[in-house]
Formats: sequence, C-alpha cells, structure tokens
Amino acid sequence: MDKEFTLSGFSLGEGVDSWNTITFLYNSALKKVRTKVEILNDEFQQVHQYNPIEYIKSRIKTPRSIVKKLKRYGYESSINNMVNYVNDIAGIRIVCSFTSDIYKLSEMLGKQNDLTVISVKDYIRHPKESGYKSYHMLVTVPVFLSEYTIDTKVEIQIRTMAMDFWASLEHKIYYKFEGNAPAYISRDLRECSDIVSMLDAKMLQLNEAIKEAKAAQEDDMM
Ligand code: 0O2
Repeated sequence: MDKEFTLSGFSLGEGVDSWNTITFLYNSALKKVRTKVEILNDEFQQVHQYNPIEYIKSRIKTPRSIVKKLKRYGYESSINNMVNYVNDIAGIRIVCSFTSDIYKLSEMLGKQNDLTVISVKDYIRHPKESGYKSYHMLVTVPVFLSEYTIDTKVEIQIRTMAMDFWASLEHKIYYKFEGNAPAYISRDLRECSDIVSMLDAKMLQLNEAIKEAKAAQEDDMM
C-alpha cells in the first residue's frame, strides 16, 4: 500500500499524482499571497501616492533542489518529508526600495486575518555569517478547494534591491564553488554586504531629505 500522509487533513500517497497535487496546492497558495501583496501595494499607492514594492518574484522549488535540501537535513526523499520539512517549496520574494518599507510591509502582512505567521527570521537586524540580509516570514494561507480547505506554507522573503543584488551574486558564487569559495572571496562578499547596508541607509536618508525639501518648497509657494 502507498505510504500516506496528511496536509492539514488532506490525505495523499507517494507518486507522480501526489506531486502534481502538491504543485497545484503550492501554486494556488503563491497566487493568493501574491495577490494580497499586490493589493497592499495598490492601497499604499492610493493612500500615500507611493509604491513600496519595486518588484515581486515567485517560484516553486525544483524537485532537485527539494531533494538536495532533504539530504542536507538528513531525511530521505519522500512527499511526506518534503511537505513536513521543506518550508520554502512555495517562495515569494518582495523587493522594496527602502529598509523601512520592508518592516511596513511585514507588519501589514502580519495583520491579514487569513495569513498565519509561523515564524519570522530577521536577517537584516541579524545578518547571516555569509553577510546575507533579508527578512523572512513563514506563513500558511488557506487554499479553498471544492471539498477541502488546506493550509499551505509559503516562505516570504522581503529585501531591498541592494540586498537582492548581493544575494543573487552570492548565490551564484556559492553554487560555483559548491560552498567552498576561497576565503578571500567570502571576505570580500562580507565587505560588500556592509557596503549594501551603507547604501541602503544613505538612500533612505536621501529619500527623507528629498521629501522634506519638496515639502519646504511647496510651503514657500503658498
Ligand atoms: P535556494 O536555492 O535559494 O532555494 P528552514 O526553512 O528553517 O528549514 P533554511 O532553508 O536554511 O531553513 O531557512 P532560511 O535561513 O530562511 O533560508 C531559506 C532561503 O533563504 C534559502 O533557500 C535562500 O534562498 C535564502 N538564503 C538563506 N541564507 C542565504 C545566504 O547565505 N545566501 C543567499 N544568497 N541566500 C540565502 P535555499 O533552499 O537554501 O536556497
């Protein structure tokens, strides 16, 4: 008999059909979260005439990458282990202009009634050893099907454009060297991560200065 597991009360076996069902579920969850984020962005534009989000990317983790992660965690490759132990099968990345937008957005997402925040990792206040900076929220979102409602996990990563640039480059290097980059490259990457923080802080300051100068100009014209 097929090994069975449940996904919040929804029972599946191992095999291609289950994989297809899982992909469908995670894709549906991604669509829901993406729409929520887009609505928040539109509302922000409506109220403050300003868009906090530069761009959004979403993806379903490839089977290869899932198997690699399970192996890294010491679990055998099964649909059961995948659903239980790999938290970022559905991932959405929100890229903002300023660090302050990241916290505003995460707060707004945390207040959504049908999103349950499972965990938060603030790699901006507490960067990783590598220099990686990003704000991660693991949430579940209910996917309403004809006969079931299934709470499905989505990992939300929120970061600035500068952080995203750094992470993309570091990711490529990491894979090129399979985790064994020469020490000077890792050191230079950490240095670049500090520069990213300086750039983000400076751009935020500049943005505030622009807003103040504009307001002062408008006051003078009245
Ligand atoms: P990929 O190829 O991008 O998908 P947990 O979720 O708690 O079981 P995990 O997965 O270590 O443990 O969680 P964490 O720390 O939230 O990391 C999840 C994802 O964040 C990673 O997925 C990366 O996308 C990104 N990330 C974390 N650390 C780094 C880093 O040092 N550099 C870069 N560039 N990205 C990082 P994957 O599956 O590891 O990789």
